[in-house]
Amino acid sequence: MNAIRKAAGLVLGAALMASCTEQNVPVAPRDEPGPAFDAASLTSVVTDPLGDASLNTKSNVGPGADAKVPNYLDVVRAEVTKRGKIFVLTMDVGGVVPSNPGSLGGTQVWIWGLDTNPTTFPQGEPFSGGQSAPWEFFVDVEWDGAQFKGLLFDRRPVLSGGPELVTPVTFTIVGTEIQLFVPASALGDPSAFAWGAGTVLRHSDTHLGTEGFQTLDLAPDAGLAPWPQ
Ligand SMILES: [Ca+2]
Ligand SMILES: [Ca+2]
Repeated sequence: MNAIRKAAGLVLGAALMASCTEQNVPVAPRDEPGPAFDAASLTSVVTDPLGDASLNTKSNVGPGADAKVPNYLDVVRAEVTKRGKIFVLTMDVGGVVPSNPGSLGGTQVWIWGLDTNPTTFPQGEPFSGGQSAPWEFFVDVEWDGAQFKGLLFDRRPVLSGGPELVTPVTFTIVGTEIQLFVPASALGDPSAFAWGAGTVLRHSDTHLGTEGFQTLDLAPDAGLAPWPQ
């Protein structure tokens, strides 16, 4: 059933992406020649359906389960754009982010994963044991029940046996839009990478096994998006 819902979501997402391409790109559609300086070439955008965010746990599959995820945790659009020496990460969600989102039983996270090196798969934090993942970096805004924080997680040191490095990142939350501003140098100044965005409910800050967090929504729903697009 979930597979059917996801498949339907993909179709809807494709339709939305087509319409957004027409409406939201002021210079030229993506497949037409742009001006000499094509800012769009430094941008990557993914659209995602509203209404596909769910807690998606075995104990939460009954009618109305999806309604337990508020719209402000439902991704509708995510973007990665490089402006000068800054990467601007933008996420639009389906509802206004409250100034105090309360508690849903964990830390609420709006997150990007960046795979800047396709040949390396850092193990460990935030994943349990020897589980590896393609991500060199995570960048997120998170609400821990008391305050919002913008954080960069640099997982590259894990490859040589060190801990991941966590540093604060400038962010804004305005209505339904979340933005993070990351110096390109902090990401190793990549010329290309793959990325995905989403929302997560994290249940523990100290023991992040695979059961320690729940993915609520993903954009794209499957696979990764290339930057630049
Ligand atoms: Ca969504
Ligand atoms: Ca990698």
